[in-house]
Amino acid sequence: MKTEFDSSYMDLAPQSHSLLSEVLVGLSKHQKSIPPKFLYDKAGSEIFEKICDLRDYYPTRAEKEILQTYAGEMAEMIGPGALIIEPGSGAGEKVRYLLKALHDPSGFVPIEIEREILLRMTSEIIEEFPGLNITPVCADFTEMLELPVTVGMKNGKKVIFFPGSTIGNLSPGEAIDFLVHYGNMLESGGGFLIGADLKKDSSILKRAYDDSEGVTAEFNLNLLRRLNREVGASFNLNNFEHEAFYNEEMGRVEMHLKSKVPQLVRVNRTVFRFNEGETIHTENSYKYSEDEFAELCAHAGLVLKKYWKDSKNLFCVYYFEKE
Ligand code: AVJ
Repeated sequence: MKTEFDSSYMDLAPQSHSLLSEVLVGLSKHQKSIPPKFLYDKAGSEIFEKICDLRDYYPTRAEKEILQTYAGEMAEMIGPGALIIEPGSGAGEKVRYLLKALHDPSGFVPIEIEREILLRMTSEIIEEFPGLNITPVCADFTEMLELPVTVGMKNGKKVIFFPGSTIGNLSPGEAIDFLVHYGNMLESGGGFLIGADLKKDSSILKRAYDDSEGVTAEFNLNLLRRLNREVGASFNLNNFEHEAFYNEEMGRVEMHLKSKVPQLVRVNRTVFRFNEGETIHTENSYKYSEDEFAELCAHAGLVLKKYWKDSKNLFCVYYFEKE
């Protein structure tokens, strides 16, 4: 197997002290919370892959249908010689549809915090797209990192590919900050290809985030298992349960871990008290109508060029250009 690539940017991932300090801050809040990015350790990322295949979880299937059907149109809009940057690339399944359709792409820059997952996808992409210039960056994309200088120097249009409704993890304000920061990596006319989930009936949302097979519950609870292992916490997984619901007013699905009993939990050297029914807020998944999403991105100086939906109108992929 050919596994040659520029490995200079494989060491930007934060160490576990960042996990501990962010968790201590989150658990000290009135509404306890933990940033969603910590759900995606190796085990969590694997469980998330399982979620994507669930009958009850529609977004992945809907987005793949869109990419499969319209990758040609997307490639047409993007044009030849593009450099694709993907923050939070994961297993990199979706970018393949795009890479296959693009005319003579100049390179691919996956940004992923989990090193093993990044390495695996990098060698798979190298196999599948021989000659494609790939620069894997092992980093927390939410930390607003700078692009590797070698990437910055490449000419050709840069396009940021942000599928999967990952942007839905961010509050609207954070999403604008994210778009502005990544938008600064682009020249005028550079692009953003973003997948975002649409607003819909709350019963469909409830099923997608509280699936009948309990895989999402497992995904959520894995966070506590991770904290026990990585920062010396004493969570008893039997004393917490998964909770997910659509918050209509905020336009988002919320995931929580709910304490079933009054209890004390140690995290490293700090002890936290939980009342019965008290929750740790672990993730948001914002839902946007097409107009709401275009307006959000307009705040970051992005102009909507085109969008594509699946046959059931569940999900939307948007193409924007920087002003
Ligand atoms: C990866 C943030 C897009 O919000 O749908 C799925 C995460 N959490 N089921 C989503 C998730 C529970 C997912 N995103």
